[in-house]
Amino acid sequence: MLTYYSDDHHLHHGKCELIDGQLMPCFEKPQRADHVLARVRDRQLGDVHAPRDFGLAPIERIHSKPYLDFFQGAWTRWQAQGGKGDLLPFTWPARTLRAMMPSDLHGQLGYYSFDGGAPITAGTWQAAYSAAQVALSAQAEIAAGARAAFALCRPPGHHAAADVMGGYCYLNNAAIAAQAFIDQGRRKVAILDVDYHHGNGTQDIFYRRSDVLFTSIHGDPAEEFPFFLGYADELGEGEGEGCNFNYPLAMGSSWEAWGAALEQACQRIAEYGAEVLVVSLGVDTYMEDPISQFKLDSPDYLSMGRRIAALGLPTLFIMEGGYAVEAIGVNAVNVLEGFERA
Ligand code: SP5
Ligand code: ZN
Repeated sequence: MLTYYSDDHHLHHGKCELIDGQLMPCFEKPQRADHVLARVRDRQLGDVHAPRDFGLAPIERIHSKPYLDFFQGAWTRWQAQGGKGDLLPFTWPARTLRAMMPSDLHGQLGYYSFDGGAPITAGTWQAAYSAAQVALSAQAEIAAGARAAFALCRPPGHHAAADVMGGYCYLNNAAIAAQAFIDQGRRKVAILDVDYHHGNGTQDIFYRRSDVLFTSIHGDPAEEFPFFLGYADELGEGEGEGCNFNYPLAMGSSWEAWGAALEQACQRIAEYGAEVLVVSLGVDTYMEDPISQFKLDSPDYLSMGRRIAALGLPTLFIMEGGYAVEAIGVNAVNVLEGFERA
């Protein structure tokens, strides 16, 4: 299968994230995508193409204009006021406060974010914009008839909602691609989110819609980030009722439990009658991942790819998380090879 990739991801390299009470060096770093690209080449998965530029219009189908304007302009504003270091939020409009739009840059940053894990640096907008174009280019490949394509996106996207960033995510690459399928006339798109963390942004974007099914297998949010979404009783609302399925799993889960959840998610996708599948491909389920608590091993990713292939759907793979830097390439490409060999 073809891989789409842009070097622009190097423009985004945050210094620190706020995690477990400490400012730690960002786990979400450029070497992640470099390792995946190297593995794609080593294994001769297929050609690697630079993305086309589809402009802002398909991104604006998912993200609000004020959010995009804020994100695009934030770094320049920060520099104009003599800001030092990355932009990181430190105050959020939690329950007892008002969701006002302050005029201050950090006030607005709090308004448009949900955690202190997504720093904005000089090149973050360009990197995120290009990642969305990577997703759209791979989407176009499927739309033109390919069985599968791989969007090697960085930064990832599944935690980003219509006007909220967080969890290393700014623009929701998977949602932007799913919406492009709908806008081109597909009626039923399924998303399978296999990242270790719940894809809260993607779920929220499609929660009230029946044209995009969202399924996600992830660490139980009662015990794991993002904590405030991703529970099994979230089934969709209004038109979207019955089009959202979460499979939260206990800390320490290995392939036995994970594969059983995948089986259930795949059955939902088949029942739904999806025409096309978008996979939010995070490999932070790996046993050596530094911030995650599942126990998948490298060969399990081959099994994952095979089971996904058995759905028999045109499939767009979009890179999300995975922080065991050396192993990300092997594990992500194992999913793609398992899929292709099935
Ligand atoms: C795209 C993606 O995978 N985003 C993940 C963001 C996770 N951020 C918070 C993780 C908190 C982990 N706490 C356990 C750390 C063990 N030292
Ligand atoms: Zn993750």
